[in-house]
Parts: sequence; structure tokens; C-alpha cells
Amino acid sequence: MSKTAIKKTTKKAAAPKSEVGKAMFGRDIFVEALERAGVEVIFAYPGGASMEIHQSLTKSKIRTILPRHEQGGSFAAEGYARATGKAGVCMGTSGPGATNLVTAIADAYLDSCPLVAITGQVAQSMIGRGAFQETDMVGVTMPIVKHSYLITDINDIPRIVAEAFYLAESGRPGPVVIDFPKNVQQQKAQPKWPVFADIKAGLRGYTQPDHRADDLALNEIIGLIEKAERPVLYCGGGIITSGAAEELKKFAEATNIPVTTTLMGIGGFPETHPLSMRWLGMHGYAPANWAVSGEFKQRKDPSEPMVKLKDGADLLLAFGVRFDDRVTGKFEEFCKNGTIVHIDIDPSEHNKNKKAQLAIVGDLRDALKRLNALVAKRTTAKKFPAWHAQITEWKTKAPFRFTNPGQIIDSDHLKPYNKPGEEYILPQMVIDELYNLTKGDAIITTGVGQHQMFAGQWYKYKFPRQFITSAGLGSMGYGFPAALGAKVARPDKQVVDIDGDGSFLMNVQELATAKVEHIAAKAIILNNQHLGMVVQWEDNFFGGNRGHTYLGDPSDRQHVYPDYVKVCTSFDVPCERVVYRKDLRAALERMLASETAYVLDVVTPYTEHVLPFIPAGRTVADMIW
Ligand SMILES: Cc1ncc(C[n+]2csc(CCOP(=O)(O)OP(=O)(O)O)c2C)c(N)n1
Ligand SMILES: [Mg+2]
Repeated sequence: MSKTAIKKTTKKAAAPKSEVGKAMFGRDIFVEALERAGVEVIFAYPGGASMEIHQSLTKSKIRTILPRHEQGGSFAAEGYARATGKAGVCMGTSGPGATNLVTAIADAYLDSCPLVAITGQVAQSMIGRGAFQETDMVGVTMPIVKHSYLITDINDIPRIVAEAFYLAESGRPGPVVIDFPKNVQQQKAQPKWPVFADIKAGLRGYTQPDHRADDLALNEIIGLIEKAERPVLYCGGGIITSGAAEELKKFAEATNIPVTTTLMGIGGFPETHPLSMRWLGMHGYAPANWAVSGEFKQRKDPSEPMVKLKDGADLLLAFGVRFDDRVTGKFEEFCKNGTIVHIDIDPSEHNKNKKAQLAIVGDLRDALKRLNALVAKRTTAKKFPAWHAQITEWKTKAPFRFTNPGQIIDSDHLKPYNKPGEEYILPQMVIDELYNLTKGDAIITTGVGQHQMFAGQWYKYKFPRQFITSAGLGSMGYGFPAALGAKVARPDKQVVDIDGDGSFLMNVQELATAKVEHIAAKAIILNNQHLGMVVQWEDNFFGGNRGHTYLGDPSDRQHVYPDYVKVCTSFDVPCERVVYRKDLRAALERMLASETAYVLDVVTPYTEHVLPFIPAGRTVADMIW
């Protein structure tokens, strides 16, 4: 909720006062409260316990989008939120409708995404009686929300809704659940509309959003930079959330410190910038992993000693990150010899996974702005030439790369397409070509799997909110609905879901939403007929034994199954299949030119592995690259 969304008085002198409206039904008060919070769109699927609210929505200026599954609606709300920074709003009825929202709530929690999830609830007199479609949603979601409400008094509705948006969007954003019993929806009362000051005053324990980094601590950072020889900026989603990308660029350029981001931080620093070391972690850029933790002789087995070849960072500026294990691998070996400075708005992240020598609570944009002012006053500026020479050497030695693996013949589903002289398409090529055709300007969403990592590696991102992916929870099925939400938020942008065949199928029903709601998001299915990422782990750790990772029809392995062209045709969404390298570019151009939703089914081999790869819990010495 923007601060202006709640009515403010125009006269400076007079204190803003809450206003009292005429008597209304609870459901109408609720919808008006959503309007006052600045809600433009809600992804909502009705049922007995929420249909009253839908009745009110039919009279509202809020756009109500009917997804074809609550999970699709809630991922779409996340896509909207990630593309805008405003809270996404989704709603389901009690019981199964509500539990279908749980995955997105968990997802929003792990990725600090502002989400307001509204659930209908059975009448208060029925709560606790095992009523039809009764689920205790406050209980179910307790560990995965920033806050939750069960509305028990109609007079609380305006305050609860305003608080929910403020909590979801401010400080470290996250999901807020509002559980709304049916009988309260049906009652009548005169709403008392709060002003912003009332909301803030009522949340006295919630001080983080206004927190500013300590002056002394910021000065100490400047001193640490002066002493460092090998500094690295490790930046996360906090840069994007706090709107600090511009300040970060200024800071990196002024100090000449190289930047790597997390998956959530992608777009927070332009990846085409000479100081960029792309993103780090399990499938991240080898130079970034080495720059943080040092380069080691590659070992085959974790029982072997770690033999260091080159030093990593002696100063790690960790800004808006949470030392996620997919980034750090084995915590103790991550940046083992560096001084760690950690700035975050959420103090609970400090010293949770990794001890920081200097832990600072504060809003990042504010902190970076003040750091930039301090840097501007410095007389000597270090430029770290030896360190940059080392990083350039690493970049030359280990760029993201792929080669034609030769075992393509193993992919049964490609055999019917074998033609002399025809080249197949590798997944990396598709993203590389998409990057060229869109000039790096599209908003990209993804499912979860190999295609997600390829999408991170082969598209170069340059602005915040450009890469929308389920990073923390890793929820398959996220990509297409998230693309719908992002496209609703940004109709001016080309929005492309780079998806896997397994992930796309998990919310395939949202093709109907795209068609009926005229949402022109595009999807590319990198169709390898497998749960590719699990296959990769099978290849690495189980001798390639397949444990239910084949997605085609085992009785007919030589055909691609299902036939997405037929699937999409039945939803009246244009779709084509492309198999040969020579046809790829034109097919992508047709997809991008489409004014409606469009699916491109790209058949690829399943034999590709995503590299680099640091196996879970291991170290940079175990990186396969
Ligand atoms: C909902 C859910 N179920 C299971 C998984 C475990 N998982 C991670 S990646 C993956 C394979 C995804 O396959 P696909 O979407 O086809 O992508 P690919 O790896 O083939 O590119 C699976 C099953 C998950 N992340 N999410
Ligand atoms: Mg797949």
C-alpha cells in the first residue's frame, strides 16, 4: 500500500482524522478497503465461503481475474508483485481453495515477496466443529507468513486490510494472510476508515521499515575498503526491494568493487557491466564463486584435502542477502578468509547462516546513498588492479559455455526427427537467441529445473524486477502464472516464461486464463521429456538410474508426449513445435510478434547438464565446471 493510498488530509496544520462511512455489508467494507489500499487487480477463485466477496467485486473497479486453479492465481499474484513491488492479491474459498494458496504463501515467504492472501472462512459459529470446508488457515500458514489475521469483528476490517498491505510491502516484504469468516462478510456496520498515522501507531512493535543504518558502522565500511585488496559485493533481493539499484551502481563504480548477485538479486546490477560477475552459487558463474571463496584444485571426492590455488575475497560486502545454502554450499568454507559486512533490514538474518564481522540493520537504499556520500569525500581511491586482473583471468578461463554433447542420440524422442545434416536445438541456444532478439529487454519468468538455471545464465539482465523466478522454495509450476501476473502489471513489456515440460504442465490450466483475460504472456517450453534437473542428479549420484524422471509415454518413447500444440489448440492459444536449429530464430520471432499469449514448444535433448555445479553442502573445491 503506498502511503498515499490511504486518504491524507491536505491541510498541513490539522491532524489527519479517520472518517466514518455509511452502514455497509462486511463484504463491501472489505472490497472498499482493498480499493483504498490501492489494489488494481485480484486473482480470485470463488466458493461458498468467498462468493459474497466476489459479489462485491462485481461492483468494484478492481479487476478480478479468475485463474483456473488457486495455485495459478496465487503465483500470478506473486508475478504481479515481483514486477511492480506492490503487494499481489489472491483469494480462495475456505478449505481446499485456501490450502491451494499455501505453496505461493510459502514461496512469497522465502523470496520476501509482498503478497496478501485472502481466504474465505466458515462462519464463526462453525469454527472448530469440523465444518464443511473448514481449515484453520492461520494455523496452517503460521510458520510461512509475515503476519496473519482472522477477522472476528466487522469493525476491524478497515484496519486489518490497511495493516495487511503495509506489513506485506514495508521493510522486508512478505506474505500476509487474511482469513475472513462468512458470517462477518454478511453483517452490517458503519466502517471507520483509518488514516496512515493510525495504522503506524497501532503497530508499535513493528519498527524495522524506518530503520536507518548506523553512521559509525557506515564509516567503518569505508575504512575496511581502504584496507582491502580483494573486495567483492555480494548483493541480493534486498537491493531490488529497497530500490537501491542506482545507488549500488554508483557505489560499485566509485569504489571499483566487482559485483555478484544472488538469483533474487539478478537485475539489481546490470550483468553487461564490466564490474559484473553475474550470479553465484550452486549453478552460478565460476569466477564469482572463486572470487568469493578462492580457487581450489578441483577434487573428485569431499574426503580429499582442499588445495588452494588462488585467494578469494578478503572483504565481502553482503548487501540484502541471506546466505542461502544454494549460494554458500558448506557454510564454513564460504568466504572463509574474508571479513564479512552484512547490511539487511531484517536483523534475524544476521549471523544466522554465516557470522558477519560487521552486521548492520538498515534500509539498503538509504545506506548506499550515505555510503556514496562518504566515498565522494575520500581523497585516495583504491582501484584494486591486481584483483581485477585475477578476475579477468577467471572470466577468460571459465565463462558460461556449452558444447554439443554428442549423446543426443540417447534422446529417444528425437529419433523420429533424425535427418542428415539437421542440427538439433540445445536449451542454452534458445535463451541466447531470445536474448539477442529481445535485446535483453524482456521480463523473464521461469519454472524450476535446468531450464531455470539456463534462463539465469544465458539471458543477461539489466534492470530490477526483470527476472522473476521461484528461488527460495523452487516451486515448479510458477513460471506461466507468474508471467501472467507480470504481464498484467507490465502490458508494455514483452513477458516470456522460460519453462520446463514438467513445470509447465503443473499449471497448464492457466492457458485458459491467458486466453479469456487477453493476457499476452509468452511461454517457451524447453521440452526434454524429462525432469531434467533430477536426471542430472541421477547421473551424478546414482549412476544414471532413472527413478520416475521420464515424463513421456513409456510405451511410445519415440514420440513427444503430451502434444502441446494440441493442448494449446484446445485452449485456443497459438502454439508451435520447433525441433531444428535452423528453424529456431524464425519461430522465436513469430512468438514475440504475437499479440496474444503464445506457446513455443522447443524439443531439446535431455542429456545436457547445467554447469557449473557445486553439489549441495559441498564447497567451491568440488565445483564441476
Ligand atoms: C512442486 C515441485 N515438485 C518437485 C520439485 C523437484 N524438482 C526440482 S527440478 C525438477 C525437474 C523439473 O523438470 P522440468 O520442469 O521439465 O525442468 P527441466 O529440469 O527438465 O528443465 C523437479 C521434479 C520441485 N522443485 N517442485
Ligand atoms: Mg524437462
